[in-house]
Amino acid sequence: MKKTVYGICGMCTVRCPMMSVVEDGNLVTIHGNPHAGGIKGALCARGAAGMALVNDDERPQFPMIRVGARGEGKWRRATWDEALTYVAEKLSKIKAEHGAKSILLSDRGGPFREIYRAFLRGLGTPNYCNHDAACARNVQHAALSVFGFGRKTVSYDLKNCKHVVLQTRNIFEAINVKEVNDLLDAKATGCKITCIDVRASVTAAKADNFFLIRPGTDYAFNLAVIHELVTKGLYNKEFVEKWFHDLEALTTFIAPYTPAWAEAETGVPAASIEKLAVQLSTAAPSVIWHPGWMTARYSDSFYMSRTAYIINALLGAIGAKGGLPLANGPGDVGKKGVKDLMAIYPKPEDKRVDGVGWMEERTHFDAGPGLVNLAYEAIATGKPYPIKAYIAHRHDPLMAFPDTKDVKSLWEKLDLLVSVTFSWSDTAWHADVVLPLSPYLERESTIATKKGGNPYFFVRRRTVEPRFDTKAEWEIYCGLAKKMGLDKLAFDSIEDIWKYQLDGTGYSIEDFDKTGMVTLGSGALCREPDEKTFKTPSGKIEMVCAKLEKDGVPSLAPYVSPERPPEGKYRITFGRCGVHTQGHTVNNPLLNSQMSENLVWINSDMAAKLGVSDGQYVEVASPGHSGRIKAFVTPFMHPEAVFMVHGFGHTLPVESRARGKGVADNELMPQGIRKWDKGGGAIAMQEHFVEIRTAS
Ligand SMILES: Nc1nc2c(c(=O)[nH]1)N[C@H]1C(S)=C(S)[C@@H](COP(=O)(O)OP(=O)(O)OC[C@H]3O[C@@H](n4cnc5c(=O)[nH]c(N)nc54)[C@H](O)[C@@H]3O)O[C@H]1N2
Ligand SMILES: Nc1nc2c(c(=O)[nH]1)N[C@H]1C(S)=C(S)[C@@H](COP(=O)(O)OP(=O)(O)OC[C@H]3O[C@@H](n4cnc5c(=O)[nH]c(N)nc54)[C@H](O)[C@@H]3O)O[C@H]1N2
Ligand code: SF4
Ligand SMILES: [Mo]
Repeated sequence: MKKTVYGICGMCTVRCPMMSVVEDGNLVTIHGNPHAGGIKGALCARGAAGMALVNDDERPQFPMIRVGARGEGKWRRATWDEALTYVAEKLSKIKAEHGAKSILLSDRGGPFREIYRAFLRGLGTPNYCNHDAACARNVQHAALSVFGFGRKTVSYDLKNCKHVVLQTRNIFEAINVKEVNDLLDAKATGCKITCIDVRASVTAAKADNFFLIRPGTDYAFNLAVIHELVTKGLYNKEFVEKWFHDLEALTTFIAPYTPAWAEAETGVPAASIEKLAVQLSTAAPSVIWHPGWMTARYSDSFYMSRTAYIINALLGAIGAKGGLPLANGPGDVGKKGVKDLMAIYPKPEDKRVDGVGWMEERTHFDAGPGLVNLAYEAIATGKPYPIKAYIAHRHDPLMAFPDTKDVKSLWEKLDLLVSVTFSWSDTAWHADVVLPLSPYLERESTIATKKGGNPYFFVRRRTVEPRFDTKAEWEIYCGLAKKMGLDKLAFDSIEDIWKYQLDGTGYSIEDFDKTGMVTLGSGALCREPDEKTFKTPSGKIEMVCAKLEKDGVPSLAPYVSPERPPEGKYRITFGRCGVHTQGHTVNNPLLNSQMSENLVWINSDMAAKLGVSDGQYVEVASPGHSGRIKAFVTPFMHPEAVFMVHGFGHTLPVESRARGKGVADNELMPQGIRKWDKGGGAIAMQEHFVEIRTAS
């Protein structure tokens, strides 16, 4: 018999609502959930490869406990009972000796965190971190510093937008299905796209304006745009008068940063910058200057994002249709949100080990997920206190942070390292215990909320039974809770968890049967900002952020020109491709067949100088690491830099398809985790130079 099962794609962080058709317990097809607005029943190539993930034998199939040295790859198979007992006993011992606060967990963020965050609270540790120092922390902190709210308080109304600026944002390859659909719809009805990139990406190919910018000079570009908007009076006067607290500070600061000045920095003609400012002003307020997503790139990326938000605000796009509307949560549409599993236990009183929120110079950072790189420092130094146990849940820091060897060295003093994952990764291979997670088609998850014009609850149901001895998150953490006496979290079934979550909302799990979701609002709502919107001291949009200033971080920072590459070297730049997610799909049989290795993009003139031709293998080298990679020679790459897709250069023997293919960009950034931004908190991964040599 055929049936439809609703789920949530788990091939990347976006988590598109999806559905599967199952016949007699076998998966037949998977699609995007047609009921979820904007998805249009589609999944991207990676989402569609979910079936290949299920069928892949080269993933952890059962719990494993290390028997050799860390990273040696010697394991013994364990039962779940044994593995969970092992972890629970270790955690209890560490807690008894060093206190609960010496336990750290990091993850990839997202809507399914409550279960293990509740577990951490139950243990009594404040040390939950996400991965975001390697991704969007600069954007988050930029939003907080300008508006007092986080980046997800606003959404991007691409569908109704008239002009979208994509700066360091390759929207058509670094995919979010709804965003791609919305922007293509908008484009069909006249929305202009401006792409600012160091190379011609697919997004550049679809853009009306493309600016090939000198790497690392985006802040200069934005300052010049602000200069134009402010000095020529091209901004939205009504909005600015009403909502800006201190425009004067910006006006004074911006004076020297003319388009002519920016031309010399960025390589983009002054006339083009001036023209862009006029185009944006004409389209305002239905404009989006994207503040970026993967912005862990430069020591001033935080200011690129800050100025992007300031430009949006100057154009009156905050809260506007076609701009950055305020995302509605359940409360905004008169509904009750799901009951928080974390509320089962009180918030631990200890201070965070990463110093976020309390330590000098770190008070302006968002204490929710902290900064995991600083927690690693604490593992190594024992200050402000030691960390002895670390659970990497849905996180592969050895690939996500620069320089594997260096990160491993920071972890040496750990007494316990656990990896919870559905694929092999460098981190899993280095762990003491691997707790294998069932892929998303084989597990169910807690109910999640999607904020937006029309907020909804959605749920992931189990589509097929696990092929191997793997488990769902809730089974793992409720199992650990049971073994550690955390009875209130020791749920026996997912139905009990759903029931807890929906308590008081007026909905039951059966309400999700028809469409996989429960829609809370009716029709897209655009709210005007009100006196409660901006969570700054003045209740308005602030150019000078007191929290930053207190920590010695200038709000309006003078521009510093990035270093030019030394003779014979190139700045390393990186990004995503359409068919892979980070490093964890490179070994997926289907996706590997689409793209099995990465290339290094080299500017044609530079390649000619080096004697490198298109398609030839070259050696890319940093101090301490080198690898063999195929050259992609193109005039559409900035001559100061080379570009690589992230996630390749796997070395593990258990990944036969990915092993030895391409080069890991993260290995070309010696001790890069130590270069982090005191303003935005993210790692500055593109502040490194590499050499290109012709391979013999
Ligand atoms: N297919 C696919 N989609 C994904 C993901 C994935 O792994 N695969 N991951 C998801 C995640 S976690 C994230 S964070 C997002 C990332 O989304 P994006 O941040 O949009 O993705 P990237 O490809 O990292 O970077 C975007 C562009 O920045 C350019 N760039 C590099 N240096 C500079 C510079 O100095 N200035 C400018 N202006 N541009 C520069 C790169 O050439 C690249 O084209 O994608 C999400 N979607
Ligand atoms: N040099 C360099 N470094 C980068 C980047 C880059 O472009 N270049 N990109 C950065 C970006 S944007 C990001 S977001 C990070 C990404 O890096 P991470 O934050 O580590 O995230 P992923 O690689 O997506 O997933 C990590 C691990 O979790 C497993 N996993 C996937 N889904 C699940 C799940 O649902 N549950 C569990 N338990 N495990 C799961 C995967 O198999 C994988 O092994 O890397 C960052 N680091
Ligand atoms: S963007 Fe693609 S991989 Fe990511 S959740 Fe959506 S369908 Fe899955
Ligand atoms: Mo990311």
